[in-house]
Amino acid sequence: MKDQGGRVPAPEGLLQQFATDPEAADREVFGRVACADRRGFLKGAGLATMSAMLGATIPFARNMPSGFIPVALAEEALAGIAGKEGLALLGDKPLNLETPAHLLDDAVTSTARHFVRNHGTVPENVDAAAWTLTIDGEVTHPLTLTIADLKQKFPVVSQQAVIECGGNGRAFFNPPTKGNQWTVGAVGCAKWTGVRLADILKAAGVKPSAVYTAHHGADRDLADPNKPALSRGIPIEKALEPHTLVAFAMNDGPIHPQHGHPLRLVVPGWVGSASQKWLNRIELRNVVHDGKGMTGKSYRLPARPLQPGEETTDALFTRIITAMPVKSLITAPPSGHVVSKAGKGIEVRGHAWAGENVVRDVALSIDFGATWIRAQLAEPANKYAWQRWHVQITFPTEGYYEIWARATDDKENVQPFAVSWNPGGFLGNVMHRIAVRVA
Ligand SMILES: Nc1nc2c(c(=O)[nH]1)N[C@H]1C(S)=C(S)[C@@H](COP(=O)(O)O)O[C@H]1N2
Ligand SMILES: [Mo]
Repeated sequence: MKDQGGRVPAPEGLLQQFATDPEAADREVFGRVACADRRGFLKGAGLATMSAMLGATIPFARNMPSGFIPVALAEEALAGIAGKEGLALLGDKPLNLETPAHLLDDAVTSTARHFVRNHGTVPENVDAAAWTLTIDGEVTHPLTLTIADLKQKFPVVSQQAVIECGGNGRAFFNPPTKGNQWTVGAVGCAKWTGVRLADILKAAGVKPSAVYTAHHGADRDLADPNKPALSRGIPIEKALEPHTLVAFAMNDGPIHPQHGHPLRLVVPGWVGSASQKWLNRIELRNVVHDGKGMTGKSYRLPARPLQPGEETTDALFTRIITAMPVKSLITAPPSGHVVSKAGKGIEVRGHAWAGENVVRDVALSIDFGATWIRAQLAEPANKYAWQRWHVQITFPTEGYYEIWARATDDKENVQPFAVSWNPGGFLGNVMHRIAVRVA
């Protein structure tokens, strides 16, 4: 995606750009290459198919080299995402990849299948041995530690942790809200290894004045490399919670470059943006942090419920998002599954999680919510891991069915039927629905 024209590429990414300014997007993808025969596979139906896949016409199709695969479709060919498998590309600038629900069937999400949510550039040529983490601000002894120091000075712990993007489910908001249109797959539960943030902070000496963290990472704003891509924080109590980790390993390997190599925060149960990637500094503050992603309407909810589409001022957005709400996911069968005949039982399974709470009940409906079938639900592998559930379901007759899943947590929070609308498209936790046809 070279910009031969010297024009600054739009930061929102190619897919969005194809939708809004297809000519400019085409210029970025194809440059101004002159090729002798560009018709090739793009004749007639081929071009229509590709346009449909891109969601836009291709005004400069005549310039496309024969057999050319648009960057927007060539996920695996995009630089920097080697080691990712089967994910849907929501945007490439910054890179955002969503996992289809049926690829999340494993108890522990593999690195290849963990969703990616980036705000800026991904740091390149990272030297893990030279990487340092600085702890400063409201501490008595500011520290700068290498990863070797972390491993040597503090107990190393492993745990599974749900990381879910605050915008997961945004695609179901009506009217639509801006941002990545995540459906259900901006969530994963990998195994993370690292040291407790609490241990590091205690070594640095937390002053009584410390009320909030400020997280800093090495990724940069796409348009201005002097600006951070994201800098959020959490209340000091959550920072001192023993499951809040500074992680240097993911699924027993080095952290993948897209997931924050070589060091990241893991703040399980909380909005994904709290889990700073490419972590190089944590500052303790005596006020709520005001970094990129903390102010205005960013990762905040309005003080009162809004009518869908209601326009309001930033001042109403007083509630900083913390824990994620109760939710469940059907990971088998995949949506669109065909059951061979009526009366034959199939196993339906998935996961459920509930932020700071524990899921107490998962129920499924095949009759649009009129009656519910209770699933067998496992305890989490550790606090903040998602919980596996499964149930046998038999369909009475042939035809079209939907399977709906609804989780309830130990505080009696239940997944809703309809989105509680907010303009950021945050915390969408409507019930997951899949389609099943009985032949
Ligand atoms: N430095 C940095 N950390 C970051 C982000 C980012 O853009 N930059 N994105 C955040 C958001 S919004 C989410 S949802 C999670 C996603 O983590 P993952 O990409 O490892 O799945 O990372 C968080 N940490
Ligand atoms: Mo996110």
